[in-house]
Amino acid sequence: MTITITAFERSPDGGKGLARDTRVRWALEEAGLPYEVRLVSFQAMKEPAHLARSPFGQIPTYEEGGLVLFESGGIVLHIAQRHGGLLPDDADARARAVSWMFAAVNSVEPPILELVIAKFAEGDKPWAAERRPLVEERVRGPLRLLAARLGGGEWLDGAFSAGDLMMVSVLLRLRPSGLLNEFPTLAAYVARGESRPAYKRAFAAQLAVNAPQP
Ligand code: GTB
Repeated sequence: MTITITAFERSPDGGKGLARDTRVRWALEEAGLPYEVRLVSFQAMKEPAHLARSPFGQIPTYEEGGLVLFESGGIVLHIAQRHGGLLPDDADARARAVSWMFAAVNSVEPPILELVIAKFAEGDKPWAAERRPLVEERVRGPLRLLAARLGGGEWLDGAFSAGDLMMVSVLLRLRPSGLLNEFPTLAAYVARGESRPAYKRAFAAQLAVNAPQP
């Protein structure tokens, strides 16, 4: 059955791979699944056809036959559960990998989003410069603990899993801020994720849509 995902018609990041369709593309590439992409404009995202796919009018979404999914974490989990290569066979290890997926979107991503919002939506406010160190420190808190847990390990819990895919995707969003480089082991962890052939294919596919026109 054909898999169709949605992505920005033109991502505001100009092809840096930071929009959340990249993590879905990456999971599909890791699983070896071909897919099609429906590109949507900001306006189309809020129209009934897309709201039927995505209750909050966002990308990414996922369609496969009659199944329609939204939320990047839920989509990656679905791909990982249905196809090999993204979750361990052992039931306990599988449950731990799913916990890491939730940790990525629920414990690590929120302060990172706050930092992004502080820059792009609040950067011109008179109090923005004073607030920024507070927001940055809220990002550093979980990163210190994540770095301690990762230690010298290659991945978070044994072999590469959907937990790593989500965590690396979330950490990538930090790169423009420079904060990731304060944590060399996490920066190396992200680089390991980016060096996976499946990630490279996913990145190239989104870049083909979003690269700035000459
Ligand atoms: N929790 C949802 C999920 O994980 O799927 C969040 C989905 C989401 O935030 N989607 C964004 C969206 O559709 C795109 S990814 N926004 C349009 C809207 O809400 O109207 C977020 C994003 C946007 C832009 C960049 N960038 O330019 O760097 C990076 C990430």
